Amino acid sequence: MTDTQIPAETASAPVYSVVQERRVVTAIPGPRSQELHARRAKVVSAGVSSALPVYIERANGGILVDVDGNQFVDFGAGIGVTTVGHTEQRVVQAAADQLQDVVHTLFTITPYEEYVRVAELLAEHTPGNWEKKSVLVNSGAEAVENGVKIARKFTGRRAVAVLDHAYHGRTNLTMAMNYKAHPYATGYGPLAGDVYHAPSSYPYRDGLSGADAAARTITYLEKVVGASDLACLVVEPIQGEGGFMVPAEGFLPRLQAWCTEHGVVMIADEIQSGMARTGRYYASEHFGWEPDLVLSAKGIAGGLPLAAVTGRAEIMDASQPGGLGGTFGGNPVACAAAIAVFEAIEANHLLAESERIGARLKAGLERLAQRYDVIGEIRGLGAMIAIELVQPGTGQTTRLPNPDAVASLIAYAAQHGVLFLSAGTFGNVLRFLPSLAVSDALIDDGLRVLDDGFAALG
Ligand code: PLZ
Repeated sequence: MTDTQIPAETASAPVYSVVQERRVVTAIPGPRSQELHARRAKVVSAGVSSALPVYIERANGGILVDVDGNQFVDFGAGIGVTTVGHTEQRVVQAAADQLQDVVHTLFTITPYEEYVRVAELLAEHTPGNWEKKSVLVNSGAEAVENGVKIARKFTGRRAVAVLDHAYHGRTNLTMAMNYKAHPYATGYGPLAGDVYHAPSSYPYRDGLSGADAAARTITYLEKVVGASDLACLVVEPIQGEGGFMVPAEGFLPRLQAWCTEHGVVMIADEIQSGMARTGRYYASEHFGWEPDLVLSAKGIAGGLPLAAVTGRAEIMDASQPGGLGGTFGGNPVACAAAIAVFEAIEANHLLAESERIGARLKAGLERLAQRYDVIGEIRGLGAMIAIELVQPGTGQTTRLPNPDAVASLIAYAAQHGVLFLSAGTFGNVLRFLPSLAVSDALIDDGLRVLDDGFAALG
């Protein structure tokens, strides 16, 4: 190769408008963020909180730039939304072009091609080799709501089952489907009825094999609900807000087999785990699980609001014409962005990038775990990694959660220009959900800050 030839990888490498580095130039939050925060306090509901009240002016790749000029390495990606990278060129261009052409018609009045193309891409990339159809909506919770509606219509049954430690949203039905009442449901009742919470698989804490955990779940469903009344079982293949629990091997396929045998629709809530997050298009693939319905949201449109229910054609078609829809569902701009996201996943080799990020994070975290005994477990797949922190010396059986350590680490990192998110039923999980544009250098930099944060815990 001569000097003038550019290797293929370099030629397609993304160009960043923001230098991909951490930069702290003021106290955190800085003066302009503090001003904005004071304005916000007067007009934004106190019910809407912010984990880190720095106000963001620009974002690109794996970096957030605040109004004071501080640059944060972003290990949250808006809770797994900007998976392809902040302001990914292809996505921004597709959305901008679409804005010039048509912004809204309402698909249920006069349809357009972009909606159809997104449904084609979802049919192609969701697990399962059968005829699939989709409905597009606006948010993850709305996808969950529609998945349940569709399953109830298809089965003619009433009950909905979820697993312990689940998170499914903030609407009336989905509040009832969450494991944690607080802060999501406290004082907002009455909640929707006919929702049952069955035991999950949480290997670090229950020590059960997939077969044993599934047997326990099935016993619960058979005894407490009864298969003949059960419309659907909704499961996150890797639980997100609950703390990135990777179920024991065989757990998910066993539940699917039981659902199939009893005519129960099994729904994968892939809202946090899907769209290339774990190194596959959908995390279900890691477990050999082919769900009846798959829910997509978050990462699907690079930051624009879009969500989907995709699944077996016969289930999706059980709804009467006019039964599904919504004013903004499948908005043309969001759909154009989603098409670009699917293209970016291929063009930027993001399934492989997700594996790269996961391997580097895990290796770095394993080194930290050798030195800091608060790290109880490192788990996750691809770029969906977490550490569960425990009280040191509380032993294998108790493993007392250590939410204070998580809060301290997050606060320390924020002061040093790194954004980490917490998770976990007990608030003791630190999760890593970076955009797949994050470089090895940024990962290492984030891990260095985390190391210093652990040292500062004392
Ligand atoms: N299902 C698995 O992770 C959203 C919530 C952020 P919406 N999780 C982040 C917040 O503070 O509200 C989520 C999820 C899983 C459903 C949802 C709900 O998706 O797009 O937030 O409605």
